[in-house]
Amino acid sequence: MKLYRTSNGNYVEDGGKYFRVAESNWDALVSHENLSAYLRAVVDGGKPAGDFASARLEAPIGNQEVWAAGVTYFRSRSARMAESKDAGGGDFYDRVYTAERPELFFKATASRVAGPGSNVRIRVDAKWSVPEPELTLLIGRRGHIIGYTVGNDMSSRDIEGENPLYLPQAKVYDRSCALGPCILVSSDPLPATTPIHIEILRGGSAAFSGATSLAELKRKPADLAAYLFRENTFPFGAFLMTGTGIVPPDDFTLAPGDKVRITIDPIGTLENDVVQGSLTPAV
Ligand code: DO4
Ligand code: MG
Repeated sequence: MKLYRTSNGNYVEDGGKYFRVAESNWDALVSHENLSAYLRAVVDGGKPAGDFASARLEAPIGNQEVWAAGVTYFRSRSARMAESKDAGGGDFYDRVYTAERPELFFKATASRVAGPGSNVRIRVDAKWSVPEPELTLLIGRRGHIIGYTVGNDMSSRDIEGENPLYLPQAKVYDRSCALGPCILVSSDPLPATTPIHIEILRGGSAAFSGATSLAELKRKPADLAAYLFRENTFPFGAFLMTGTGIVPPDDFTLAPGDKVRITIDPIGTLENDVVQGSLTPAV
């Protein structure tokens, strides 16, 4: 089942049919003791809604914080080591890749998150910007994974590479994160074969495309979730981006007008346009 947050309220999709969810408060909905069972009852007891197609999709987030894991794929480790070589930071990335404790960092609050079809931003003071396509976990308030969505961890690689201590500025700014198009509600681990695909369109043609799969993810999503919930409470649950396994070549940087399309089957496709400077209303 897939859960959508829209301008018309919340919907659950099952077998190609969409059902209105009576609970309109997103935080209350995702804090439900058994979200999957609750939504199953909505599907089994309801009749399909005809108005889903007219609804505008919104980022599937309420008062959840968004956190992110880094250097969880070998490709990310190598890219990070190369970009920070001159700053002497390369060794840290190698060490965190093999360490028991993962790199986890704060990424966004809802006001900084772009929903499906809206704009993500690149910083005016960055020269090297990239999207990071990441499987993103929705973790319930008790620390268990309750669903999955597609995430884009927009990043300023020149700022990140200049000094590892600049990471928060490279990662956290208005619309530096996109989530959507829905939550795949499931507590089962996704298969290792799950593909992650990104396409960046410039002027209608592909400027970059890349692919990876969860087989390349070095850490178990449940272990990342457990680290995040150590010594931290999240009354409404939290999102955790699981890191990128796709890095465009070093001469690639995003430009305003680019379109970023990230697909993770079986969740769906998250598509956002890239802007710089102007900030139109979020989610
Ligand atoms: O350590 C920097 C962050 C890396 C990251 O965001 C990723 O690997 O996805
Ligand atoms: Mg990332």
